[in-house]
Order: sequence, then structure tokens, then C-alpha cells
Amino acid sequence: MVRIAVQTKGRLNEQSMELLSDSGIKIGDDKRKFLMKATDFPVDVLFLRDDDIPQTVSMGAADLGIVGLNEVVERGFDVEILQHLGFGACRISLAIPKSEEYDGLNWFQGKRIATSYPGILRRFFDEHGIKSEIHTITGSVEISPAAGLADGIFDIVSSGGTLVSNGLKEVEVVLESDAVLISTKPIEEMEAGKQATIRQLMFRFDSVRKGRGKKYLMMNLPEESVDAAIDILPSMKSPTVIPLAQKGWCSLQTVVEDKEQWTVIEELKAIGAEDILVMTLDKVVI
Ligand code: PRT
Ligand code: ZN
Repeated sequence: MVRIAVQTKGRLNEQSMELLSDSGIKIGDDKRKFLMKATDFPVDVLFLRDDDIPQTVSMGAADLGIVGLNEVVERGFDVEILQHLGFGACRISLAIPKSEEYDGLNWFQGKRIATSYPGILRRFFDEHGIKSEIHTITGSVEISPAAGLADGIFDIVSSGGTLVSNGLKEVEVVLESDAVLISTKPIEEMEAGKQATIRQLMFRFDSVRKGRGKKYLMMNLPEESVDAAIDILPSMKSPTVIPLAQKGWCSLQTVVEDKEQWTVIEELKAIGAEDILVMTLDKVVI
């Protein structure tokens, strides 16, 4: 049995559970239980605060964990990063009041910086020879400059909206983060049964991730436009082209990124594509 630690509630919980469920790992939704067994896969899920996941995994109380890279780096426990999971993207950045003129890292010399990530910040400042007072606070770091508690902050930024609404500007990105799958030790060192389950799990996570943000396109196309279509389409290998009963026409099928679907559709229409179908992709198994 492989035990995987997941955030109980918070920003990563929903997407972690969705990833497990899309990977065929179903567990009940009894919110009172902190440990739940999957019904059809040799996995149980341990629910924890995200802060506790790296340590729990490093101690071996869970074999795997899904947690933000920021927590892994901050806590510094000895764990392996097996996979980036492609959600929970954010960065940890230094920010200062927007009225301040910023002329580089030296701005931070001798300043007071509020953060919930003192470990990462201390290392970054040490590497760059910056001596400043780091104030560790949990809770709303972004209000500390306006409250007169700090000159700047070091905090998680996603859209940047929180900084703007607190009169701050982002001046240095120190760490780019997303949710990662961590393990107690390298897979090769695990016992054979666990190893097989973990590899199976990683394969499923990877397939689910590859299917996200993609669409499957099907269209009818004049045969003489196939070369032009291949130039437009950034398909996985090359698009599938099937002759149609109607002479001179074929059916072309391919996969495109969500974000480029409209541009691709417009370009395909311009070279004569008709009856374009856009379908949601569930998984991509390569
Ligand atoms: O209760 P528990 O300890 O488990 O959870 P938590 O409150 O410590 O963490 P939670 O649930 O807020 O975040 C979990 C993880 O989500 C973080 O460790 C990051 O890896 C990731 N993540 C991704 C984020 C954000 N995006 C994010 N935007 N975590 C926090 N934020 C906050 C940020 O602190 C700031 O207050 O959102 C605000 C900034 O957002 P923007 O969009 O205004 O820039
Ligand atoms: Zn936390």
C-alpha cells in the first residue's frame, strides 16, 4: 500500500483530488476522516496542512506527497521531487511600496522584510550579500508595509492583484513554484511493490496532465491544402489524414493547445477547412 499526503483544504486540495480522481483513484468524500483508502487502487490518502507534508514524507510516514515546491524548498527536508504536476503555479517575489524607486537588490540593504518564507529569503540574500532584517510572520504579509511593520515583503504572487491592492510592486522573482509530487526516497530505492504502484501512478498523472489544456480538432479539408495544414498544425507527431468518400477531400485530425485553438481554426478555415469539430481531450497516453 502506498500512502500519499494531500492538503486537507486550501488552494491545492481541489486540484490534487481531481488529479487523483482523473487518474482513476477514487476515494470517498468523508470530510471528517484524515486517512482514506482508495477503493480500486493500492493507495491511501492522508490529509494534512501543506506545511506538514514535506516533513511527513521525509520521515516516511507517507511515501508520497502533493505540495507546492515553495513549501518543499522552504522546509528543507530531505525528499525527492518526482514530478511537476502543472497546477498551483505561483512565484515567491520581493515587493516594495510602489512609490519607492527601485535600483536593484541593494535597495534591500538594511531594510526590514516581512515574510512567511524566511528560509528561502535568507539563502537568497546571503547569496547576494544583502544584510537585512527578516521578520517571519504568518498571515497577511502584504499589509505589513502599510502598517509600518516592514519596508518590503517576500510573498507568494499569482496574478499580482493582492500586491496592487496593497500599494506594492513586485521587484524580484526569487522562486517559480507549482505543485510537485514528492517521495521519501528515490523510486529505485523503494521496495518492488511500492515502486510498481508509484510508477503506475506517475504514468497516470503524466497522461492526465498532458491531456489538460488541449483540444482535439477534426475537420474536412481539400487534399491540396494538406501541406499547408501541416505547416499550421503543431501536432504531436503529424496530423492524421484520412481520405473521404468525396473525391479531392480528406478528414484531418490533430491535437492543439487550448490557447492557440482560435488562431489555428482561423488559419485552417483560410486554407479551405470545413466542418471543424473541437473536442475536449481526456488523457494523452504516449
Ligand atoms: O491550511 P494550509 O496550511 O494547508 O494552507 P495555506 O493557507 O498555508 O496555503 P494555501 O492553501 O493558501 O496555498 C497552498 C499553496 O498554493 C501554496 O503553498 C502555493 O504553492 C500555492 N499557491 C498558488 C498559492 C497561490 N497560488 C496564491 N496566490 N498560495 C497562496 N496564494 C496567495 C498569496 O499568499 C497572496 O496572498 O494569494 C495571494 C496572491 O495572489 P494574487 O493572485 O493576488 O497575486
Ligand atoms: Zn500552510
